[in-house]
Amino acid sequence: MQEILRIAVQKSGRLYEGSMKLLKECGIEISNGNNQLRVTAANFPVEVFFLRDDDIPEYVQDAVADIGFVGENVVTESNKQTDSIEKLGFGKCRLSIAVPKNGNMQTVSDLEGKKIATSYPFILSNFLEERNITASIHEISGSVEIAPKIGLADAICDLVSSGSTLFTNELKEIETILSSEAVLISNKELSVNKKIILESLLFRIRSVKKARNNKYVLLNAPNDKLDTICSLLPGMKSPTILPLAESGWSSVHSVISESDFWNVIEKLKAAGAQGILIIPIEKMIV
Ligand code: PRT
Ligand code: ZN
Repeated sequence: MQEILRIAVQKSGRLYEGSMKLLKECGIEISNGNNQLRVTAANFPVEVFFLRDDDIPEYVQDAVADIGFVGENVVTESNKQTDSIEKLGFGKCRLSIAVPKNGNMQTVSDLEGKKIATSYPFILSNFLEERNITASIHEISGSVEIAPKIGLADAICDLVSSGSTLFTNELKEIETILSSEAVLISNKELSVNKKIILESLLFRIRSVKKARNNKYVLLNAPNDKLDTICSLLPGMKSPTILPLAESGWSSVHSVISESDFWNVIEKLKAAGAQGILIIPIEKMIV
């Protein structure tokens, strides 16, 4: 019987959609229609387990699952023995210390002797130790942001993404302890066959990530401007140039990264490019 790679994914919550979307874009068909806990893919040798995110590092460590998609915050806090293989580009957030906006604490050193509420006692205690700060940690599992208001703590250490929860609770961030996103973690002792399946999955994941970070650009350019325009477009090798039916004009095709996008488009226009089309890329194999 062919071996199968068991992937642990959050059952419901902030990482569920990103995880399922990534598997789908990797061409892996999973139907979780009946809210099952375990589903085998139709067209790739993987089985997906749906779990609470906090349990994923331990299950991967103990080889109940072979790999997992989970937040770096959970991986670090759980302190289990797994390998972090690949960042997945979703579930981005940061673990920060926040204090009452109108209070007199301004920096981390003001936490000395104070009480801090958090769901991340392990990460927080390491951080405080590194900074030589003695503070008491009050562990709570949810609604950490209300702790200062109800007198449970002087400060909090919690995840932040947009910052609106802190804003609503009249708190301000004074320090980021950890930046986090979803990562692929792996059991440390996968069999040879499971490693082969993982390599094939990673190849697909990396192609999807590259495609998400790049756009295909098509434009028309007068031939006497081609040199300038091509110098703005690195492409995967170099831009493709095809003659247009109208003499003296060419069509230029290339790939540009999402981060350079607006900057490059403005320069292309200024250099004489016309009819610029930007097209999403589905997969990118380099
Ligand atoms: O049931 P289960 O245990 O599986 O889920 P959960 O409730 O523990 O986790 P869930 O679904 O809330 O989050 C899963 C993972 O998503 C986290 O471990 C992070 O890796 C990631 N993530 C990304 C976030 C956030 N962004 C986030 N903003 N997790 C939580 N939050 C919370 C935060 O705790 C705070 O209450 O959102 C609030 C702040 O958000 P902003 O936008 O107001 O700043
Ligand atoms: Zn959780």
